[in-house]
Amino acid sequence: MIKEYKFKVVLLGDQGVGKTSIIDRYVNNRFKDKYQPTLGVDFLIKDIELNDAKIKLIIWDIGGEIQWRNKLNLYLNGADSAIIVFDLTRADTFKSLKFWHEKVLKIAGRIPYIFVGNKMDLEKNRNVSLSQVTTFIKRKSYPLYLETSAKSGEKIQKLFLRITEEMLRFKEKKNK
Ligand code: G3D
Ligand code: MG
Repeated sequence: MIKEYKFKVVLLGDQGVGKTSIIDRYVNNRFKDKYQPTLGVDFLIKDIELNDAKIKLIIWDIGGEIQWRNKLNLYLNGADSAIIVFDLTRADTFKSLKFWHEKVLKIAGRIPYIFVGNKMDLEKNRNVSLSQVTTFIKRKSYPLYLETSAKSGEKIQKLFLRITEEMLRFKEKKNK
């Protein structure tokens, strides 16, 4: 029997890390060099099939404006997973992971999440080392980490596959 699921996935992270670009690459398979900053909240839908299940991913994108930080409750409410993104070329966005991760735990609870270092194509401008990332995520209960490029598309499919597998596993565990 085919099972059907509807999952809410939220992307978090500082402005400019590539949240909108990652979603655009995944859902529309394209990349723009110029993105309008996201205003407020937006979402896109992607239907996939995995392990005999039909899954509707509702992927939420958020604007970076500070005032939206006050609306994080609404954004994170009912989320089935979180993708927490930083920019490999900007160390300040890596430092913010702690802030975003705490918000997820506080508002959405113990849902699956993954940390993502985006813009891996800009290798020459890299400012966050793998060992810094490893040290940070080792202290977490859910140490999933991937490096992606929305520009080249590298690891974008893998990212959503990975988090979807985690959500399925999490759901099945809860239903037992
Ligand atoms: P946000 O939604 O997190 O705020 P955006 O970030 O998706 O709007 O991306 C911010 C800028 O980073 C955009 O450029 C976008 O083209 C660029 N970008 C996103 N992902 C990548 C990537 O993987 N590699 C590279 N090289 N650039 C990326 P602009 O020029 O509009 O600021
Ligand atoms: Mg955006």
